[in-house]
Amino acid sequence: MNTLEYSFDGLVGPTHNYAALSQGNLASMQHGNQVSHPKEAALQGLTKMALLRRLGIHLGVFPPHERPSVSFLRSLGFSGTDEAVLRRALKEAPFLLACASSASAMWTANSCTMSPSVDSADGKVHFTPANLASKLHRSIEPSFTSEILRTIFPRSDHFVHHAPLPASDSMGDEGAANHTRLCPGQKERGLHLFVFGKQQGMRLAETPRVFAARQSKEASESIARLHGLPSGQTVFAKQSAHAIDAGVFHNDVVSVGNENLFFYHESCFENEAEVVEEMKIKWAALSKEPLVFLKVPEAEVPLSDVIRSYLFNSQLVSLGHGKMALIAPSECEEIGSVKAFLQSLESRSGGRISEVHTPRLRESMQNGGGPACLRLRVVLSEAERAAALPGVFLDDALTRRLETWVKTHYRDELKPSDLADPQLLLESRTALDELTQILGMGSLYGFQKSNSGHA
Ligand code: SUG
Repeated sequence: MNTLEYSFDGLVGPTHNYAALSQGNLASMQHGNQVSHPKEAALQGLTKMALLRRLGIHLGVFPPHERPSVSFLRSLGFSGTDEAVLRRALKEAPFLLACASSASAMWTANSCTMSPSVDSADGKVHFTPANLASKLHRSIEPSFTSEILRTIFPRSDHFVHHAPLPASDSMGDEGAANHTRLCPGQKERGLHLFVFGKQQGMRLAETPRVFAARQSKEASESIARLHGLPSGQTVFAKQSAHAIDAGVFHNDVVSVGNENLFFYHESCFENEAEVVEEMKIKWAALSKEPLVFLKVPEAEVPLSDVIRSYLFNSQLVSLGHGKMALIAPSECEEIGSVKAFLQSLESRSGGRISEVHTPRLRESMQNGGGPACLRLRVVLSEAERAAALPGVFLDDALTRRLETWVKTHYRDELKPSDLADPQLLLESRTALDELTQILGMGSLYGFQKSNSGHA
């Protein structure tokens, strides 16, 4: 039985915009109110997907969520026709309109945490949608994410879908962005590294001062429990408060792992030596091969350059024969220390990382989302793949159809005041309606299910 990793990329939604909604995410804070380019953003995403396919990586796609979410605005007291709801929200509460309109579900690394069947106690694939409780615009995502996951992975003999954790600060969960699975091979048992930034009773010295941590230890532990992951295969590590304050709002901004290689920045953990030791000990029970730690010191690439370039928000993918490729954002070419580091990467990795690709993802990057944010890693056996919805897996024909779909429906530009344009709502619904047909997903969106027109 062939077990493969699939990269589920988020399609950028038609309302992609810059609203400075994410405190602690420097790119989001810096680009607020700038004009966005939804068509370019979605095409950049598709180009990245095509690159990965050329490298032999298997891909699937997640559809965007419906935005603006008129139902979210209605739940906050705006009433009348959809047009009246949007107009009043723009006038009285532009922040709420921006939250209702964010295309943030494109960053599918935050959609959920997934555990492969080889690791879970009941031998099934487990999913827990992230509650994204720390940011209002993202807290709207979990219920629809849950619907997407249940639609794509429908059969209960293979897939277990948990409810999102309680939406409380103490249970803040940001999904796979704070989780790395290392493994000797995809069909073998893996080591799950969960990284959290806060926990009950945390000492003051370990608490970030400038920005709030998003992921809690209690949340990470709950997911491991729900998914039936053995304690011998889990490590819970504390993210460094210093890094959070510098703008590392998710751990995938400072680390990425694949197979037996963990690539990370010096500033990743609060207690690095202890974390590395625990990982090594637990790994030794899973594999005779060593777990390789490729650490980048501050002296070579300062944390500020890491955050500006998103060096670690790269996809590290297997090419076969023990080789890997790093898919890093094109910003890495523009920053001297990072560029120099990447030039030495092949030798520094003992020949393992033999290729570096730097696709342009500027539209997503300006909101703090690099290549790794845009994908969820899902490990599936052949039988599990056969039990999944076929229409979402990417091939040449689907890639072409999605390109045409984007070019037909997406706007070239969007500014904050456009979010209340009733025409934008109509365009988005028309696009999403067609997308469900392209992907064979049936009636997925609220506006497709209700006759009232109130999504
Ligand atoms: O949650 N940005 C997202 C970026 C998510 C990146 N994901 C990972 N690192 N895996 C966030 O901060 C910005 C939206 C705005 O400001 O308009 C935003 O939501």
